[in-house]
Amino acid sequence: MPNESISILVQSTGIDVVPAIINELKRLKPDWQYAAWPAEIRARYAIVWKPPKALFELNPNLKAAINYGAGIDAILAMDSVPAHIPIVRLEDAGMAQQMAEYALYGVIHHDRHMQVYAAQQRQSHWEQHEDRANLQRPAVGVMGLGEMGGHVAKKIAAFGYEVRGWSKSPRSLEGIKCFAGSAAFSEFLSESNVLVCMLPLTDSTRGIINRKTLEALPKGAFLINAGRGAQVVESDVLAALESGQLAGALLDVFDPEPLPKESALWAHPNVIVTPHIAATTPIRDACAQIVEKIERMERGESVSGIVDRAVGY
Ligand code: NDP
Ligand code: OXD
Repeated sequence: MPNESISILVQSTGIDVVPAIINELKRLKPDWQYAAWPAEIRARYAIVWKPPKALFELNPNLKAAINYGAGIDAILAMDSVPAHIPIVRLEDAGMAQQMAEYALYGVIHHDRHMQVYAAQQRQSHWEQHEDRANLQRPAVGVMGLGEMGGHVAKKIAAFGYEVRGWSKSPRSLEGIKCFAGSAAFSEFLSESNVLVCMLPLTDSTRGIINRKTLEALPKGAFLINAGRGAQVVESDVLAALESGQLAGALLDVFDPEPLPKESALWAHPNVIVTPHIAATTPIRDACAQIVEKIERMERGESVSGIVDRAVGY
C-alpha cells in the first residue's frame, strides 16, 4: 500500500475537532500527510462535517468524502459533494453505546417517576407513587433499528423492558418485537409507552412525530428523540404535553440548533432538553474506523457505510 501518497484533508463546521482528529490520525498513521481545511493541498481523502463546495472544487479527485458522524442529512442538504465522489459515513464508532445509555436514562426517568419526584422535591413534598399491587413496566418502542436503534433496542431489552422496534424493511432482532413499514406504524405505536426515535432525517421521516403519531400512543406516553429535530413537530409535542397524552419528553435534537431561547420547550416542567449530546463522536474510535475504511479503499476492497444518496440515509 503506497502510504506516502495518502494525503488527508480535515474539515469541520461548527465543532472544533480538526486539530484533535489530525493528532489522533498522526498517532495511528504517522506516514500519511494531513492538512486542516482551508489548505492548498490536493488531498486523496477528506474527512468532513458540513463541508463547503470550495473544498471539492479544489479537490475534484478525492477518492471519498468521509462524513465525521453517523447522520448524513446535513451533508446531503448542503449538496456540496459532487456525485462522482462517494460519501462514507461513520457506523457506530463508539456512539451506539452512548445512545443506549441516553435512551435508558429516559426510559428509567419515566418508569421510576423521577419527573414527579423532582417536582415534589421542589415543593418539599413527600409522596410515593409506586404501584405495589400492579407493578407494570412500560413497553418501549424504538423507531429505527440501524446501528443506533438496533443497539438501543437490545440494551433496553437486556434491562428487562418489553421492546418493540420499527424499521423501513423487515428486521429480526432477538427478543424484540419487530414491525416494518408505514402499514405497521400504528400497530407499533399503539403499545409503545415510551417512544424512542433513532431515525435518520429523510423526506419520509421529516415531521414523523406529529399529532397523529402522538395520538396513536397509549395515554401518558413518554417521548425520547435523539434522531433529528426536524422529525418532531414541536407545537404538536407541546399540545400533547398540555393534554396529558404525553407525560414528558427527553429531547436531544432540535430544528434549528441551538434551540432558540424563546422555545417553550426550555421551561416546560416535563421536558428535559439536552444540547445534541446523546452520542458524541469519540475521536479515537472514529479515527480508528476511518483508518480502517481508508486502508480498505486503498486495497481496492469494499467498505461499508457508503451513502446511497437516493435513499437519503
Ligand atoms: P442507520 O442508517 O444505521 O439506521 C437507520 C434506521 O432507520 C434503519 O433501521 C432504517 O430502516 C430506519 N429507517 C430509515 N427510514 C425509515 C422510514 N422511513 N421508516 C422506518 N424506518 C426507517 O442509522 P444510524 O442508526 O447510524 O443513525 C440513525 C440516526 O441517529 C442518524 O441519522 C442521526 O440522525 C442520529 N444520530 C444522532 C446523534 C445524537 O447525538 N443525537 C448521534 C448519532 C446519530 P432499515 O433497517 O429498513 O434500513
Ligand atoms: C451524528 C450526530 O450524526 O452527531 O453523528 O448527530
